[in-house]
Amino acid sequence: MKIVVTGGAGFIGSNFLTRLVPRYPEHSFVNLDKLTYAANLRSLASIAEAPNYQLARVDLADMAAVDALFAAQKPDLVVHFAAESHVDRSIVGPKDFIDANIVGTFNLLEACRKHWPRGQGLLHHVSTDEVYGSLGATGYFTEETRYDPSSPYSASKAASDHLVRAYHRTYGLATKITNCSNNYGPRQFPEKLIPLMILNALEGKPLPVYGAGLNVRDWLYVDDHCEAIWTVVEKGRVGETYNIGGRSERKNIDVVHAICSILAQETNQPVEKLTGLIKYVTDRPGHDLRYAIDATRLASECGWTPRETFETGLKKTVRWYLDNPQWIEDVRSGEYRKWIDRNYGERTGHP
Ligand code: NAD
Ligand code: TDX
Repeated sequence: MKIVVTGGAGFIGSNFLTRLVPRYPEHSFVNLDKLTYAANLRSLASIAEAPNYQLARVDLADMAAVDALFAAQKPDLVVHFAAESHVDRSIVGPKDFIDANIVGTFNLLEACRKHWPRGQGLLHHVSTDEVYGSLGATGYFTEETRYDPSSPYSASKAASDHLVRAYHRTYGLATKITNCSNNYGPRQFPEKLIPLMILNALEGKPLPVYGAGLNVRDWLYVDDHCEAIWTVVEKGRVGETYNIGGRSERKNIDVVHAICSILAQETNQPVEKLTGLIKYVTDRPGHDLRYAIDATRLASECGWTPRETFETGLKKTVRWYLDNPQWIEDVRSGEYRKWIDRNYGERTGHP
């Protein structure tokens, strides 16, 4: 089988490829990636020379380039990770999110429609629980929860989900969608909460907590997400949507304390030295209060449940960042420094 993985040089895509390429030598994998700031080829070092893997630098917003790749590669399956993925960046500059997430997904769907006659091919669309908006103190997102996105990022992902469903209903394209909660683990770009806190704490820099730190996220270790996606590819129903979650709800401030406590142990320093770096800063506009996922459909239809607990996953994650200073060096480009200055420089202390 020929499998095109879009966004395979990013956080989740690279974890997906480095697991699946060695496991399935009988399949060939093409990584379609624009290689934006969020991509890191060092994340793919273990498979770069594998005979069943190749990289194609393509921007999904370029319809002719996507079409040419389909004509040349003739994929049987597309797993679509590629997206602009950071909520704060979408607030500062939404246009990139419209181009990559909406236009990019549209171009991909058009290529599938053109190159896959009815009955051929499968598009697996990787999406997020953020399309459902925010929960109050109780309750869970199910696959029937009404879409109610808050940020330009989640609105662009919601639009892409709607397009994928429309292509299934209108043109009979074989599609599956998964909506997953917050991922963490190795190879995550340090603009996201967990790696940002790990790296800042290691350097003795402030740990910027938005608002009062009481927003709740459901955390899932990235390997569990990758296995869930593959399970849905293999066992999920065509045209269906599956929620994926970790049943690991945590307040942000508790996540930051947990990181400080693991780092203190691993680096032999008093935990107070690290927790003393916590700084409450201006909240994110439109900040969703709480996400929590009901993944019953995935468990009952496909038999998937997460393997990692938040505690074991977080320890592994901290260890990975301690063991991979070269990877960190690679992502700390001038562009990254500019982002950190812009996003956190403009935030004042939380009232
Ligand atoms: P990421 O930002 O780490 O990586 C995104 C990848 O997509 C990068 O390699 C980038 O170069 C590529 N890309 C961006 N625009 C592109 C374009 N126009 N054409 C081709 N490639 C392009 O993202 P991630 O955290 O790995 O997320 C992957 C997917 O999973 C996204 O669709 C995201 O919405 C979804 N998701 C992420 C999370 C999470 O917690 N990170 C949770 C649920 C769902
Ligand atoms: O410096 C920070 N301080 C802080 O308090 C950052 C970067 C974040 N936060 C808070 C905001 C959120 O409540 O931590 C929480 C997690 O923030 P992010 O890591 O930016 O993730 P989130 O906004 O929840 O979105 C993530 O999960 C769903 C991914 O970035 C999305 O791609 C995915 O769809």
